[in-house]
Amino acid sequence: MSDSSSAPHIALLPSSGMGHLTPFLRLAASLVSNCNCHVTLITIQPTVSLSESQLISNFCSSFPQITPKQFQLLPFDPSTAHSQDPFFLHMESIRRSAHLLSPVLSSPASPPLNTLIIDITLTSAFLPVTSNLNISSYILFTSSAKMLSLCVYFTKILESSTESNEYFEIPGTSPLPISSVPPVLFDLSSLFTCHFIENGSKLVESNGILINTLESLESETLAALNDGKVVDGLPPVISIGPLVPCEFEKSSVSSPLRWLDNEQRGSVVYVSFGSRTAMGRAQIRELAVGLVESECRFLWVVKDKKVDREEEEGLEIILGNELMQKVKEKGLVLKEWVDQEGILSHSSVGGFVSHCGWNSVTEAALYGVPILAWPQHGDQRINAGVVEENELGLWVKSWGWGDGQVLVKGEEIGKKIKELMNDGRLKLKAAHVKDIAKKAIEVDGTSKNGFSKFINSCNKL
Ligand code: UDP
Ligand code: G50
Repeated sequence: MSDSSSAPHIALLPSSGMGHLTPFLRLAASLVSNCNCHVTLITIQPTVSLSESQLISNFCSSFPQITPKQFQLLPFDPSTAHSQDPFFLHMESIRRSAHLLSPVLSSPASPPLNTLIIDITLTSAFLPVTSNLNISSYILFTSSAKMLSLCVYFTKILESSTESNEYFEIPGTSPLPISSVPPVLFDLSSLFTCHFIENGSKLVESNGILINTLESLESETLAALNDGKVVDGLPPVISIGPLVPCEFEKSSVSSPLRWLDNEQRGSVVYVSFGSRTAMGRAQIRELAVGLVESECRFLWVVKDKKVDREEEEGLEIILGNELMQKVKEKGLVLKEWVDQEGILSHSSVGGFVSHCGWNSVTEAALYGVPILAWPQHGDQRINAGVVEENELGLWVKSWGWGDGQVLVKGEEIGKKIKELMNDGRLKLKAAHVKDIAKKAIEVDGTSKNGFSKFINSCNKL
């Protein structure tokens, strides 16, 4: 794409959690392998989870041409951040160490550092670093364009008195049900919300926003953002998605692919709620009942602990002996980190019960797997809206957030899974999205063109 004499030197600064680290590493891999760029990866020490440190280590061994630079965080007193969420606390600790990045970035480099790509959650803390060092700054937005619209428009919503009680109206997107807005955003005193507002309003000071979305899933939203209809003066929003899963993600992870090899084409439903969502035990029990009642084969990744996986207590204790036996007869249950790309791209998998973390949505799109959306927290209901609008899946809105307020009964879960797995129209739609996603990453596709646009603009700065 670019010969190495004109290729820019780009540094990347990911945030906490696999949902942020993974797209950053996929982006780094693409910049090196497809665009010939010089890449520096800022590796934050320590990480929250073992999965993150293992992924960084695998990545660095796979890409010796990438320069890793350690960024050691300051000691941090969690009681000053008013949160229990380990990923949020870590993000806060990165933000509070922002001034320490200048010395890390200013050591001489050949070619000299040109651009820093900053995770959206760190935007307002790190933009001053790039402006002091006189390098350009791009933001990587790791969620949907619909979520980006909310992020940049949020202050206007707060200022407006004309909003209805049921919807936020944001130019370029369908009315956003208030029930889909991340609940934390209604608490204006929370640190997350303060940063959300600050990050959103500082985006205009960056040189551009890279977004891991598939252009055609969100074309109107992206057009409105780029036409200045959402806010004035927003820099280019460049869709580079779907970022493609890589080989380095596969090493040292459990692979149930051999089990899938023995199942019938399109017959297995894959159930996973991502890397940081722990489901309550009562809901886990109902889900087990639902999976058994669905009469489908299933591959279920159970997680009842936020960070990494719980080892001490077996699923048997949660489900009881009888239900556990039924589960074992019908499917495969895993508690460890799995090769999600390998699973979604396997021909035996015909449906995905997903929390709609944005990476999972883009991966389901890339492999054409219909989703039963069961958003749990944060931006996931907004992402589920994108899934529903594009007919990439079903979403039962009455299942609520994963906050334990609604206990979805097994019988209902079973019925919906059956519906997902037997919906021929949905299969065709998902296959169509897959075709579009594959085109996006080919020559002259929207993702490839997004990368070219970004590299060209780096070279002009
Ligand atoms: N993932 C995986 N194996 C697992 C759990 C998650 O490979 O056992 C990957 C998944 O493919 C995705 C990322 O981790 O790329 C999770 O990001 P997502 O945005 O879907 O959800 P989050 O974990 O941030 O809630
Ligand atoms: C968690 C959450 C709310 C929320 C998100 C969460 C997002 C949205 C992207 O992960 O990921 C985003 C995060 C932070 C920010 C701007 C945008 O400052 O509880 O929205």
